[in-house]
Amino acid sequence: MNRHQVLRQALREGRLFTAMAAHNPLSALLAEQAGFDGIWGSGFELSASHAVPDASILSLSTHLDMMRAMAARVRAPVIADIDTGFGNAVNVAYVLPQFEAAGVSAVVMEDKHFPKDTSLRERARQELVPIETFQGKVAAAVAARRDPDFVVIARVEALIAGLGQAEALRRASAYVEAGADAILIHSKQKTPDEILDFVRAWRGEAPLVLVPTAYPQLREADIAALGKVGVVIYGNHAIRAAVGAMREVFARIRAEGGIAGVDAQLPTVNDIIALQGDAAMRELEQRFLR
Ligand code: SPV
Ligand code: MG
Repeated sequence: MNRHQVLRQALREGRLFTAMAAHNPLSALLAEQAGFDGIWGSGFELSASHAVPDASILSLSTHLDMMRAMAARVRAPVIADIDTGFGNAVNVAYVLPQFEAAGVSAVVMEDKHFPKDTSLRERARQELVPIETFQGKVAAAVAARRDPDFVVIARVEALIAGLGQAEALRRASAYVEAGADAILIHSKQKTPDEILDFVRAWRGEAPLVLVPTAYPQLREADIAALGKVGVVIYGNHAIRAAVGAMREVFARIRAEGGIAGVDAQLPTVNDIIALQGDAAMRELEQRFLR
């Protein structure tokens, strides 16, 4: 089975697929080594790693290059966050094969206006495109894929925009009708109630994808027990872990006036050399360097 089929089969069988956010090949590799089923090529993390807002600031080529680099370094399926699809349905038709060629196994495209604003911020601009417009974009993505196992996930932002469950359900069904393989339904409520209401009301036309960042009390066992969720995405835990760890170490080095105190708590230099793929390079050396 290739990695597109791994994700496709998980969705078909209804086994919960876990995807951890990453913003570069190293974080993707660490997520894979930790045992996550797949990698979430997070736009939020990618933006944060460039220290710019998650608001359609970075270019298509920046997204694409990073997804390609991540997919090249891990075996697990990479689910690329393509935000609003970089334009209208015509843009999507051109963009999708490029992500497929970059080696990712799925894309998530959201029904917001381009340029978008980030979902979890209070008082952000959350403007949605009309249902028919986004149906066209989903249909364009599905028509543009070359491998039928490549997964197209449509993301409903109606709850994020405060439009309520009826509108969220209407949009989700319309996107499945347009060909979406799965529906990512996002909520920024601090409790799982809004999402659980949606899941209960969903008739199950396609598997759901959840991102429980705002309601972390909902655990994998609870999500699996719902019976309608195919993928759980941990949306920003790589960048938050990295920021927390760097802040702590940097502050301690400043406070202590040197690096002796932090040395023992850090991964060793040899650990990093191994993560760089040193073993594979030494093998090449042995075989080919004359
Ligand atoms: C991302 O990680 O880029 C996402 C999830 O789209 S969220 O930031 O919660 O919108
Ligand atoms: Mg995103």
